[in-house]
Amino acid sequence: MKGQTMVQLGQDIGSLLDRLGVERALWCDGSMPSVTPLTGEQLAMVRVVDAAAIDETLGQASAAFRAWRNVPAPRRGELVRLWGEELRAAKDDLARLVTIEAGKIPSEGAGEVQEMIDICDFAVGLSRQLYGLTIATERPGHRMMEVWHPLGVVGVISAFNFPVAVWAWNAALALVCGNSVVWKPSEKTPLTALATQAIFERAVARFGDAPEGLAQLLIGGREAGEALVDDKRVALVSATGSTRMGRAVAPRLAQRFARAILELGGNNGVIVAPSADLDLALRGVAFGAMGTAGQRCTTTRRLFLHDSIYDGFVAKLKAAYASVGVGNPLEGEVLVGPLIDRAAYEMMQDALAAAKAVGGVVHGGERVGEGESFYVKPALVEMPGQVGPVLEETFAPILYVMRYDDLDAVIALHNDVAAGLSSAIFTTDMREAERFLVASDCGIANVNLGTSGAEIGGAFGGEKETGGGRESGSDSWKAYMRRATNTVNYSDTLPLAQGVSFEI
Ligand code: UN1
Repeated sequence: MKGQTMVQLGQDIGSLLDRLGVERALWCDGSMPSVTPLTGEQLAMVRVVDAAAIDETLGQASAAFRAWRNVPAPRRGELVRLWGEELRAAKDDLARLVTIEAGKIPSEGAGEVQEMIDICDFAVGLSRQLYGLTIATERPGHRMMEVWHPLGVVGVISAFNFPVAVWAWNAALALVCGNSVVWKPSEKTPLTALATQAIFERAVARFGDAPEGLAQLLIGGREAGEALVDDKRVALVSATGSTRMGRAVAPRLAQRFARAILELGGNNGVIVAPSADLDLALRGVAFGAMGTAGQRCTTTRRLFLHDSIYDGFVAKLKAAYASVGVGNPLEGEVLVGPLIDRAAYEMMQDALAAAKAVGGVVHGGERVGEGESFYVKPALVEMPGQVGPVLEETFAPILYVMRYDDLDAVIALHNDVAAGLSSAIFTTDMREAERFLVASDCGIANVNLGTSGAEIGGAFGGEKETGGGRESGSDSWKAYMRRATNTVNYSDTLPLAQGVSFEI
């Protein structure tokens, strides 16, 4: 493949990877292709790990953990601070690579790298705030406390749609918490992973004395992910992907009592109430449903419109859908880039056919262009009810629209799907807003903003078949540490708890 792996995409991918610091040997003559969804062209052949390399990586990660856990947390934060600086310097190049390899429009590519920078800043602050507790004890002359200790090797399995940010959410927290990290990225996005690793290595070089193998990359297929899931040396696996993947991973982790953070499917709903600011709602729904070509776990997939605003709002939505630019984001101003591959396109068409079969009226959804890239017009589907494909996540820009007339009933319907990631209501009625926030069964519930585009400061994740994990902000860091309750007796007697008497 050597020599043929370079393509011109407005800019030579080779020089982009050179600037990002990725060694040519890693991507020129390996066995895993990197294909750009923008044109379907092959960009590179990336080297993959074999079983021996996976074993060595995990061995090194264990040793790195044993050294790193003894480094004071604020000093660990210094590494993450340097990493954030390196990311700032590389932001434009990495964002462009995200556009090329994952197909995101440039502002979303840049936004993804910004999420990495933001979580680094968050983690640096956190490195001085890994607080425990002092707890009142029932025994005289005793002190009880709760302290947090580093956990071990953290395995990260990430998906193609956030090829760099999801790793950063996990790695930034895991590192300040005193852990080492091993990352298995999506097979669809190995180049962004290599570039991200190279950026991290620059921070390590500037830091000076980090243990070797503190954060490592496993480029490979299913077996690399399975190694993270099954290897006793990995204390926690944070996995982002489909519910199907989660169903395979969760029991295997449970089998060996390892920890899991699961970020699985979403089937996110928005309710637009009669009092809503409709212009705001339109923009929120449009970004949520069409942004990232419908390939976010937080994408808006179900829209519940009150009877009184249904016709007018659907007309506006149709106009917005018709006006949105679809195409190669490197060739012009578009808001919707490609689907990741042919399989995604086929799943979208299957879902649209299934929707029609149960009475759905489909607007849009047609393919734009041909060849090995898969661009589609986002689809708006008016549904007679929450049936058929509406109940499932299809990772494509399909928005199912339904009517409602009663808030309690629509909230019940909203909750009546398997996933529980993100949700929103557009209303100016305070009572409605508060009722929705209490009743939504999702990990994220918003008022007057859409379902996608969460900030890193909040805990990110969802309930039910979304997997229950939380990453990123708030106290998600606790999942990356182990908790110990310590009781110290500084008296010269031994009173037993619960008043138990045991005289010998
Ligand atoms: C994902 O799609 O896996 O809230 C993550 C959002 C982004 C993260 C999405 N901050 O849409």
